[in-house]
Amino acid sequence: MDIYDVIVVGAGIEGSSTAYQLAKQGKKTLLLEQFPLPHSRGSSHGQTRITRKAYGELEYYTVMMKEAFPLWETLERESGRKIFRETGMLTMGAPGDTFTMGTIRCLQRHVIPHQVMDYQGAKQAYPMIEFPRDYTFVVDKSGGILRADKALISYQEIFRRFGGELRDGEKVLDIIPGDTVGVRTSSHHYRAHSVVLTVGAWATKLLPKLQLTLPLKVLRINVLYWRERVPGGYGADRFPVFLQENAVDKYAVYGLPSEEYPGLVKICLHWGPEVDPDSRDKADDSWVIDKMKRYIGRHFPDLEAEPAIAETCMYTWSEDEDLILDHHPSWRNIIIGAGFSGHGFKLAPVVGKVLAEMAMNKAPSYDMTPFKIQRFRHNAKL
Ligand code: PYC
Repeated sequence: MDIYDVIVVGAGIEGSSTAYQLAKQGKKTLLLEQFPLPHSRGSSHGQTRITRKAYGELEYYTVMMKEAFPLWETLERESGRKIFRETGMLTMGAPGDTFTMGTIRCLQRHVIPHQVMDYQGAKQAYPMIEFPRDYTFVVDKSGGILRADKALISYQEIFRRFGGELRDGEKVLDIIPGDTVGVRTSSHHYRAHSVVLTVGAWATKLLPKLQLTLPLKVLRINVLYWRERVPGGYGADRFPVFLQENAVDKYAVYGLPSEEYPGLVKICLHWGPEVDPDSRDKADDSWVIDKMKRYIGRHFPDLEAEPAIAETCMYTWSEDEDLILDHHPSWRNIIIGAGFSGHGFKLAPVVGKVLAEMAMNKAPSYDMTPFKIQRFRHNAKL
């Protein structure tokens, strides 16, 4: 049997970016995906995601985003596809709101172009929004839209161009640790010097088989599209991406300009009911829709307060919302990328770079302290 240098399990954006990095560096790499591609059963489908440079007080992500932007540009050049569109990324909050204030401090500290606005300034820039008069608003001018479907296909395409092997519709059943790692799938048995597990929501099912139970929750997210009352008001030329923390109770709300469906604007609650990834449609999420109808009625009067389209995806939420990027505590040649907590897409080029470094047993380019499994030692089975 041929031995791969690395097998990457899970061809979502994080796994595809990792596999691309490995193949680009000449590693014999197999990328496995349980569903036939493309599919909408995980967390990497859809046409758009938010990106931004400032990450509030979370300095380690701001530092990673500095590299993520040029790496997305590299992918644009290699694929010939336009992946990023700058729109600015708007944040707003009540007086003293920690995320808004942290974002302003971060933008200042890193000298990232931005504009802080009061109610009048925000109304002038974005007449379609309505928030309380004492709110503070800030635009991170370099934020914008990532074209998610184009990013994913580009990573997979260029991975193959560099000699990588991609097999879809092949579910991994078991990982067998050892000096070389065995991977048993629904149809084959493979071996590799190391394995990277980027299995999204299925981390909650696969990792316990490797004696690792982490504090992860799988959430079903309603991806909601709202109809413009007057068509054309929310295009990417005039409406930014936005993220409001503590927008509905303790939950955040995010939104993007009208892109995927003409006249429809994507605005979603950054939370949802906990589900099993294999039966996610069973959840009752009518409360999400009710909360979002009230939110839209209050803050976006130019949109109809009834969702025109509701799609779904999943988040794998780690207890502290930080990513998990680490070696397995018992088997160093099993590397885990998990718990992307609904904010990992924009970071994928850097995540791929560091997971590939770990799989090649090189020192990662970043301080990995915030992403280590050991931080859960008091509330996980390690
Ligand atoms: O940029 O972190 C983010 C984000 C949250 C929800 C959607 N995007």
